[in-house]
Amino acid sequence: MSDGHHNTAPDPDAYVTECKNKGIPIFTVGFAKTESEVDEARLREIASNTDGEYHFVKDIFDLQNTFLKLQHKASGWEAIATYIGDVNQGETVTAGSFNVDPSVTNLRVTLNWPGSNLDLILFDPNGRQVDFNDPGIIYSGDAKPEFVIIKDPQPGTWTAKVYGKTIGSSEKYYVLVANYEPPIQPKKNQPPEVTSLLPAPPSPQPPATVIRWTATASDPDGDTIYYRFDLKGPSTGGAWKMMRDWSTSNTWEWAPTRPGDYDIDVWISDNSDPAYEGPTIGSRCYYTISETGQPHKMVTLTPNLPSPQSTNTKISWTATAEPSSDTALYKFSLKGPSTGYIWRTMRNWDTGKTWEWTPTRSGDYEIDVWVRESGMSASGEEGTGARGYFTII
Ligand SMILES: [Ca+2]
Ligand SMILES: [Ca+2]
Repeated sequence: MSDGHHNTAPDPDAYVTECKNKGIPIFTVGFAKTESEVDEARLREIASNTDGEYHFVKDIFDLQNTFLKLQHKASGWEAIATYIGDVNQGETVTAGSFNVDPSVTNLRVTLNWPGSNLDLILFDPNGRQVDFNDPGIIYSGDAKPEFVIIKDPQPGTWTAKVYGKTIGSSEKYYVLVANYEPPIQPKKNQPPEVTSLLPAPPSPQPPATVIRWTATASDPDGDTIYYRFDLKGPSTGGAWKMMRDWSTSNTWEWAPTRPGDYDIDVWISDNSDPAYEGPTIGSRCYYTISETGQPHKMVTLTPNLPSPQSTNTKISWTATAEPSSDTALYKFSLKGPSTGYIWRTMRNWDTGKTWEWTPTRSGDYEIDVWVRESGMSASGEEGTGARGYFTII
């Protein structure tokens, strides 16, 4: 409330800018005997700059009523009718009738006056006088401003009346009718979240293994999720490189050729716009491509026939290595009557995991298999082995 003339520090413009930036509306009231005494241009500008309102008032009653209206507006009430008139002592006058929509959840009727005491009287669409003591009705009491709030009011035409209760002769009244509907909050977008980023098979693996990365993510709003995969490691010169552009597919197949340690990032977004610069959420995983392949932890060696067997029977020895590998090499050795009881290589390093043996001499034999990854040195009995025993009769 002001005459609008800026004649003392501080300068209001900085505060207006701050309010505007913070979304705080400023309601300005010019208070004087006539409009010409007020710098209305400035007060209007302040109001319009901050999405507020300007009002001019010229007396105390007018000022009170304007403040009532602004207080309603600032707390979310929307004025649907105002009535101004005069009432005499002991007289009941109709201020006005107004329509209440079915959508209205809260109705508020306020009566204000300058002097001693008036009473508000309200009639519902059935023509019944509202008892302000009814449960579910909020009533201010007798003093001014006198108001009543009715929850879920009956739709239809209501009537507000004013009774001159304790006044000298004639008294001014002001009736403000307002309704309130909770504002519908615009739905705020919730960002998606990465649940996991997992490779199959697990690290480490030798080069040329196809590694399938699967990201799982969820979006609280149920939005479509977009995924992007980035890689950093020996094959990218140690710099981050996008390997799979944004797509709704949550998997990426990677066939690394260079050994070393890699970082893999998945990025997710719930926005399909490629220019979207909003928050994207990532998850990181590490993976090692081994130099020579993964050593085999366990090897088993199994014949296709049980011991003993007679001479000249074809016996197949099969090695299985754990973890299994397509790049493993196998070597089979034998010791027994046919080798003079010294170890002799029967099948040199080769990818075949089965060796076929047709013994010609009876006796007890030992059979060894060795497994190593290709690329590993072939000197010595490197790798992992298993031994089998067999009797020929
Ligand atoms: Ca009263
Ligand atoms: Ca979302």
